[in-house]
Amino acid sequence: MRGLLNSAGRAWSALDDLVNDRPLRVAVTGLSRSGKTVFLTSLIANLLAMGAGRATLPALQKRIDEGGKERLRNIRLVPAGASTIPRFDYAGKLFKMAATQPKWPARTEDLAEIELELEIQPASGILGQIRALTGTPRLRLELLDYPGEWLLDLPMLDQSFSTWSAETLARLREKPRSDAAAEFLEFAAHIDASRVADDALIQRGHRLYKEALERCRAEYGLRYLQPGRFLTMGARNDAPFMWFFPAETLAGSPSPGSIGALLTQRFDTYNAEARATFFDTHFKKFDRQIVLVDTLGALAAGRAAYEDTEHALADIAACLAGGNAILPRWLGGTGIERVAFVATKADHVPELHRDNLRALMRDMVHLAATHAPGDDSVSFHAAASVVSTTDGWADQPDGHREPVVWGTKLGETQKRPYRVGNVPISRPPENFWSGRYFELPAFTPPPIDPHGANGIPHLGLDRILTDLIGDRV
Ligand SMILES: Nc1nc2c(ncn2[C@@H]2O[C@H](COP(=O)(O)OP(=O)(O)O)[C@@H](O)[C@H]2O)c(=O)[nH]1
Ligand SMILES: [Mg+2]
Repeated sequence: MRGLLNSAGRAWSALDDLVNDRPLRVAVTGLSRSGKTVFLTSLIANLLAMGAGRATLPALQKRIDEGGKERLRNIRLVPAGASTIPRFDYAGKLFKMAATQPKWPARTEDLAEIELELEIQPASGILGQIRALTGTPRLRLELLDYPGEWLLDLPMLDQSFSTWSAETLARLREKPRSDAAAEFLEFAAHIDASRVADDALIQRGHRLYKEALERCRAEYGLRYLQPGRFLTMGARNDAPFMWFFPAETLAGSPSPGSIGALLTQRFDTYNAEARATFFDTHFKKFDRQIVLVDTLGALAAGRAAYEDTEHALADIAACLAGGNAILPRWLGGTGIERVAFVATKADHVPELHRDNLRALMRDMVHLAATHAPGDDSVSFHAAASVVSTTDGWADQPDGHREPVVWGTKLGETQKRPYRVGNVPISRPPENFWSGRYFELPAFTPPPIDPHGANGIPHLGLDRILTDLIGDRV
């Protein structure tokens, strides 16, 4: 019964979108370096190549063909209109990866958008006939890229400055955060928030707090860091409302003109800004969501980093797919119908380990309690946006052979075998952590055609698309 109602509801919303010619909004998120920019670039290149007749996304092609052969007519980029959202620079990023000395695209930390149009002949069946009647055999895909760090602000937006400060300071005093934040904690211990506000002092506190967050991330691989925009500034870097930090305040409202009053005001403005510029305006309108997870990176960074990333991801997943109970009431829920969770950079491990990688990522997001297997609103994948290695074998010192991947490290010229280690299928036991933490090697991308005519070699992007938007093609 539920299935019946669901598909009726789905048909209705699909019909509504057709009549109103509304694009399907597919958002891509993930913590920084999880692979969002590379993922979107490869996805677009492979969709455009499929539109030109290349077999770049076989699973999606198969899904389209189920409604009749040769239905896919064309896929094109929709020219930028007068959107207020920065455009995702697809051509620029492709060009960088396709250069004779290939580079990965530069770091980006803001919302970006790009739109594709898929021209698909109507299938037989009721929806297809409606499509034929309305004369719109088109599916517009609006693709958006935004930092996952922003979602970590959601719990904070409901808190008062003093509650948030108390929680944040308590967390900062735990190891290993306390090492990264030593200078800030020393500063915070001497701050009397009831004193008259001194802007130079507050700016110093802000700078020390931001440095502490950056060190937590860069040196310890920690990820549960608030506020998210302190690490992903976007364009609003220099506005004074950003200049705050967590501080012990006395109970009750701080006296006007005090340090406590100014910090509270800035904190409240930050929250209002986050709502107005992202949650109320964009986040609420997403139809489908892709969440990228650098599971291997978290594993390599050691136990504290892994567990902190897990904490951050479980929170993000709960906001996106855990039902509305977890979301602040002012948001009024999300419109997200399907979510795909993706362990990225799966080309860092040989094929034999990729199922484990998917299972580990699934374990990390803690959705087992709310989502039964078979629920098609949530899917889990291990994928590589740009396959930069080949599978192979390498002899071990003890004589036996191990599956490895062969790749060229960025900046080197020689291919070498790499073995990241075993990938567990759930949170590793205590004795897994050897204490030897390392960074995953950055490999040189493979030769790519700068016009993207043949797409980009990937692993699993087609299955992600099929699970996420297969009901709409
Ligand atoms: N080998 C490999 N490396 C990848 C892949 N995707 C991303 N990377 C690496 O991860 C880095 C971060 O990716 P990026 O898309 O910039 O992450 P973002 O911060 O989430 O946008 C890149 O510079 C690459 O070195 C992939 O599919 N394979
Ligand atoms: Mg990026």
